[in-house]
Amino acid sequence: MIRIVESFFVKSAVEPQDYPASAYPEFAFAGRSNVGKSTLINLLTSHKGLAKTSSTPGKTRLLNFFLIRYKRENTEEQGFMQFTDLPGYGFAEVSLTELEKWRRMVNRFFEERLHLAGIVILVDIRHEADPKDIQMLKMLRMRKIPHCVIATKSDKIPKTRIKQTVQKLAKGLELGEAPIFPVSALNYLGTEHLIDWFEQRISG
Ligand SMILES: Nc1nc2c(ncn2[C@@H]2O[C@H](COP(=O)(O)OP(=O)(O)OP(=O)(O)O)[C@@H](O)[C@H]2O)c(=O)[nH]1
Ligand SMILES: [Mg+2]
Repeated sequence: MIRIVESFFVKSAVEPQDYPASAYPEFAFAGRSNVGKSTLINLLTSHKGLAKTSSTPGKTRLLNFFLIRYKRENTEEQGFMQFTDLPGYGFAEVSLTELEKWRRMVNRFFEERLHLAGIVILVDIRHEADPKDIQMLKMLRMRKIPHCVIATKSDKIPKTRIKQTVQKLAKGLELGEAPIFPVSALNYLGTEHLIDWFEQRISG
């Protein structure tokens, strides 16, 4: 088991020439606006305010790069990974020009970062599988980019319904082999599976 011990904001960027080097295994977080990407990064790093969050969709407009230091439990071994917070999609009030800017920014990220350790796609546990997420997941399969799905805001539905809702989402999203885990940032629940997944991807 690895444990995140320190995290730093590196920089924001739009153009590839401004990206920091991909020096360590890099995980990117993607999903609709307001689904909880930045909140999840803060939860994983136990660092409130590391990634800026807001109840208004469209808070993250740039690519935000973070450097993460972790330790392997019961050993002195440590290492680094990178997190990248991607701007959210599907924000209804965004203009066409903004949408085009977003598309270009995210496509270029995937074209530049051909060796991503993984992508975390976030979906809201209360919503049906969304065509935008399905499309994103298709792209990831096509590009053979390892990915998992986090069903966020699991505190918003009764505990007894979490398992079946996640199973239904997995079907709707046509996930196949890719794992899906429920998380609640409000209750600090569910991140251990994601950390395990990171560890497998780093080691494997
Ligand atoms: N109840 C609950 N609220 C959450 C959870 N995760 C995030 N939120 C709330 O959802 C809102 C959006 O969270 P953000 O982390 O800013 O969302 P984002 O995906 O980064 O949004 P953009 O940057 O706009 O793409 C905030 O008000 C969070 O407090 C959760 O697990 N439970
Ligand atoms: Mg954000």
